Amino acid sequence: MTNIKTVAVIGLGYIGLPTAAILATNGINVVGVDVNQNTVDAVNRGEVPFVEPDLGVHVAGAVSQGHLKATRETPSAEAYIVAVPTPFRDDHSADLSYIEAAARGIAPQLKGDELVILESTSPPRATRHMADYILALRPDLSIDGANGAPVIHFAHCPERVLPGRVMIELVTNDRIVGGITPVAAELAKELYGVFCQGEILVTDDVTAEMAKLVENSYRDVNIAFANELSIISDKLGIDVWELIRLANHHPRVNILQPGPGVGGHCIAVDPWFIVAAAPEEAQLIRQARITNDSKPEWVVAKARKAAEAVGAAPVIATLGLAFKANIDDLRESPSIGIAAELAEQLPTAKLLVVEPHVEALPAALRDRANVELVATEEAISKADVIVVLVDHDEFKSISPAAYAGKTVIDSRGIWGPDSHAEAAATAGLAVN
Ligand code: SAJ
Repeated sequence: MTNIKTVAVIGLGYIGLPTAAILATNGINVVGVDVNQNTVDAVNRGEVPFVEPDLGVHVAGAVSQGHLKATRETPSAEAYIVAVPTPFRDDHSADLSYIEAAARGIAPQLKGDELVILESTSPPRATRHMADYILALRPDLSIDGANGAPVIHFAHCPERVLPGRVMIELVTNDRIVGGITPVAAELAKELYGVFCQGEILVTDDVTAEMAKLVENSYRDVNIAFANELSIISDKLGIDVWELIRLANHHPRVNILQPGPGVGGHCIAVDPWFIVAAAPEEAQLIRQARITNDSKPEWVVAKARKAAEAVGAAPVIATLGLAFKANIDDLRESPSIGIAAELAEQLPTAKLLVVEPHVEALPAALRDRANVELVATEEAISKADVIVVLVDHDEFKSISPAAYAGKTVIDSRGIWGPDSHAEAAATAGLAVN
C-alpha cells in the first residue's frame, strides 16, 4: 500500500499517458505534464492523441472522475514519474536533454520526501545523472539525509509494455524497480503496486537500467539472426519461412521472424546505449544493430531488381508503413525508408504506398511526384511488383490468388510460416 496520493507524470506519450491514466483510474490524483499544448488540450477533453487499444476508455474515465488533468507546468506532487524521450545522437550516445528539462521543472517544486522516478529507457547511470542534476539545482536537498538535509528518493522503473497491448501489459507484466537507495526502491514498488498485478522485482538503479536495455538487445540479436537467415536462404534458393518453421520444431529452438528491418523507438535504439557504455565489449550487440539496420537496403535492392525486370515504367506497390503489424506507429519504421529509397532510385516508376492506419503520407514521402497513398485493393490490382513491408491483418486476409501474375517481394511472410510455401505454390507466385 502506498501513501502517495498525488503523482505528476512528465511526458504524455506512448508510455506516460497510459501510466497516468492507469494510476488515475486506480484512485491516485494525477497531473500529466506535456510541452505540447495540443496533447494537453486533448487529454483535458478526455481524448487520446494516438492509437492504443483501450487507452481512450481509461483516459476518458479518469478525466471525467476528476482524477486526471493535464497542464504544461510541472505542479507540486508527492511523486514524479518522468516518461520523456531519450533519443540517441549521431554518434549513438544518448541525448538526456529531455530528462534534464523535466528535472528543471521538478526541482523547484521539491520540499523533501518526494519520490522521483525515471521511467524513460535510459543508458546506465541516467537516473543518477537526473538525481545529480536536480540536487545541483537544489543543494538544500539530499539523497540520503546527509547533514540533516531533506531526502529526495530517486528510482528507475523501466516500462516493458508492448505497443498495441499497453493497457493489458501495464497490469499483467512483471516489473523491475531500481532505487538509488533501498528506501527509494521500496517506495516505487508500493506506488506501482497500485495497478501492477505482476511481480515487482527490486534492485538498484543501474541494474534496472541495464535490465531494460538487455531485454530489448536480446530481441534485437535474435531478430538479426532471423534476418541473416533470410539473406542466406535467398542465396541458397530456399524458403526462409519454411526453414524457420521446420527448425522451430526442435524443442529448444525458437527462431524469430525476419522482416524488412527493425523499427520502433525501443529495439532499434536501446542496444546502442549498451554499445556506448562498453564499446570494446559489446561486439555481438553492435553487430546485431548493423545487421538489422542493413536489411532495408537489401529489400530495396531486391525490389529494384524486380521492378527493372518489368520495364521502363513499372508500378510498385509497397504494403505497410507502420513499424509493425496492426498499429499506426511510424516511428523509426524501416518501411518508410524503403519506400522513399525506391521512389528515389526509380524515378520513372510509380509507387503506390498502402498504409490502412494513416490518412496522409509521412514527410519523407509526401512531396514526391511518383508516390501516392492508395487503398490496398487498388495498389494490388495496379501493381507489377508488390513489396510486403508490414504483416497487417488486412494484408494477410487477402487471398494469394489476388497476387497472381505479379512479382511479390514478401519481407514478412504474410501467409504465415505454416502456409507460406503452400500459398506461394497455389497462386503460382514469384515469392522471394
Ligand atoms: N520484429 C521482427 N521480427 C520479429 C519480431 C519483431 O522483424 O520476429 C520487428 C518488428 O516488426 C518491429 C521491431 O522488430 O519493427 C520491434 O517490434 P517488437 O514487437 O519486437 O517490439 P516493440 O518495439 O514494439 O516493443 C519492444 C518490446 N520489448 C521486447 O519484446 C523485449 C516491449 O516489451 C518493450 O516495452 C518495448 O520494446 C519498449 O518500449 O522498450
